[in-house]
Amino acid sequence: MTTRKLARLAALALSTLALAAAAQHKDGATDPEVKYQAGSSPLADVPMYQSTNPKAPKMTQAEFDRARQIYFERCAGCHGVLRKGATGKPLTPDITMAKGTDYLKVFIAYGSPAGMPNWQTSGEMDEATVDLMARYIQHDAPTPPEWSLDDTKKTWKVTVAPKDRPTKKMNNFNIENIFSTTLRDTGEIALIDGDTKEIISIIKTGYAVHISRMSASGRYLFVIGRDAKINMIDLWMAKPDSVAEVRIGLEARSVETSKAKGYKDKLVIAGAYWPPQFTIMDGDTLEPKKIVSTRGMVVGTQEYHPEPRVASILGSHYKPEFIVNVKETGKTLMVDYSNLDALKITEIGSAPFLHDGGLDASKRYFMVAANNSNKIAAIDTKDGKLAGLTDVGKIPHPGRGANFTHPQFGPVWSTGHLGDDTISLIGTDPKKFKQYAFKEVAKLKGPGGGALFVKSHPKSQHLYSDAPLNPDPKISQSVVVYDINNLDKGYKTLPIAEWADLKDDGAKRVVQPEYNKAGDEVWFSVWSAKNKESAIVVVDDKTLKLKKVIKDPRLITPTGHFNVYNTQYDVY
Ligand code: DHE
Repeated sequence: MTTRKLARLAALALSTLALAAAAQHKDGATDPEVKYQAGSSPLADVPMYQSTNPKAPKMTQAEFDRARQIYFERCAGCHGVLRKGATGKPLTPDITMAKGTDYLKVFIAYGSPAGMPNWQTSGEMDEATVDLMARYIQHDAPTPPEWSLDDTKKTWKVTVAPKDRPTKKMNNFNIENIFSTTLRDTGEIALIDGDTKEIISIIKTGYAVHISRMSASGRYLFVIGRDAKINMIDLWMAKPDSVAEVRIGLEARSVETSKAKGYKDKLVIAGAYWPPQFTIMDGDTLEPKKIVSTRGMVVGTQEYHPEPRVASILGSHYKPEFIVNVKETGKTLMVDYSNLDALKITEIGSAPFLHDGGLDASKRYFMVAANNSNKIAAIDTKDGKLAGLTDVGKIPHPGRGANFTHPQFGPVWSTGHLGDDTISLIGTDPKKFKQYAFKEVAKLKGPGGGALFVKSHPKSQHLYSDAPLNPDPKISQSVVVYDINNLDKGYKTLPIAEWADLKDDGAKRVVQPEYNKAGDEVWFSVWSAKNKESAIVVVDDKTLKLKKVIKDPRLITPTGHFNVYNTQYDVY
């Protein structure tokens, strides 16, 4: 039998397996997670260094460029920029060339039991594209450029210098109750007055804008786009607007500010996906001061990882430290910013891949999801050590999580899951409830997987969970709410998208509960595609009834929203 025939037979056997796997996915939990991770990377348009590999299948330059574009739009989120593997398997030429084009085509077309999407049978790629991608991944991975202090400085602009900014608040807004809403696909944020529910302004930000964070004083709002562009917005201006901007790399997700006593509004930090590094900036102007690489060894195996992305970052309330979570290495870096010229970093290993998280109610413990290990790590921000590492459900995804006092277990922090229908409750009081501290003490049952964000508030008796990535529209278009004093009763479903009463038949995914400052209403985005109507729905937290639907043609693809006060003080 020729090698080609053998390859065909192997491919046939694999396709049968893969077909079964793809079908399994459809109902299983990996599908939402895979789709979520496989978000488009802005690196698609960045010029890169490319070495040629004469042994790889032939490609014209045009074919190579198109495949590269597709790779960064569809594949890099899971397989990594350098194709060394992340959630997905490594795809370096030593591995892919040994498999050959036919074998790879089957994988791409039909998917795999490990979570690879079935790109061709799902209709997302045609046969020619699958062939193109199978050839592309046998070539050396093109390397995006590094990003130095000089590159950062070239993008740095102070549009209103500190001396030209107001010396007092120049508007009548109740700043503490403003919401910054991400308008994902237009690269903007909407500042919305939480009292009147009117849009204050729409501000241009980075590409596929991602999160907003507040300065410790509550005056400055920082927004980061996926293209690593940060906008600093002054909420004291008559009409709040951007006063400084900078790009800290080529791709990023997180930004945060210094919150420790004596350092309020002094520094800003942002973490990049590419290059794998974080940058510390001046809190008044965003002038870049210090860049630190996160390349290094993975916890446990202690193997070198060339692109460990920076995930969530939090400014400690206890010490002049930033808590920087590094995804692929599974390490939390406690970055002491009191002397940038002699930076001290305490490295706390837990488990890969660290993603999102938030503080417990006492603000001492940072609870972070190691979503590839199905664990939550509790970082003691006071003593700078790992306080606990507990097993939870499949692919925990808390956002910042939700804190409340459980009638039996005392203070708990909670997370939902992308991969199953549970909400895990973890004890967080090692003094009064030592036996429960940093252990999963209970699991609540939700309607299905695909959950992204949970939320509660110290003044509320409710816990909310969304599930925007659940394949069932009935679930993705509503939220569930639990009475924290009667958790055994199960959840109540609120039909948020139905309440929005939108004119289009868009995806209407309901995403991210966020309280107002008073803690008596909860805001949700109803997120449809760019060309469809979206809205924000406000629910009365006491009665669980609809309070207001905010609709406006400018509210395009709203996703996350960040209440100034709750973000400033880490209330959730
Ligand atoms: Fe996010 C937080 C990364 C896709 C909405 N997201 C975060 C954080 C990280 C991250 C590392 C934590 C930041 C912090 O706390 O400092 N997000 C990623 C991805 O890598 C991923 C999976 C794929 C991608 O290509 O970007 C991704 N995220 C999304 C979305 O598709 C969401 C649902 C819609 C959107 O706007 O893009 C989304 N992510 C959010 C939100 C937060 C967030 C709203 C902040 C939650 C909070 O309560 O603080």
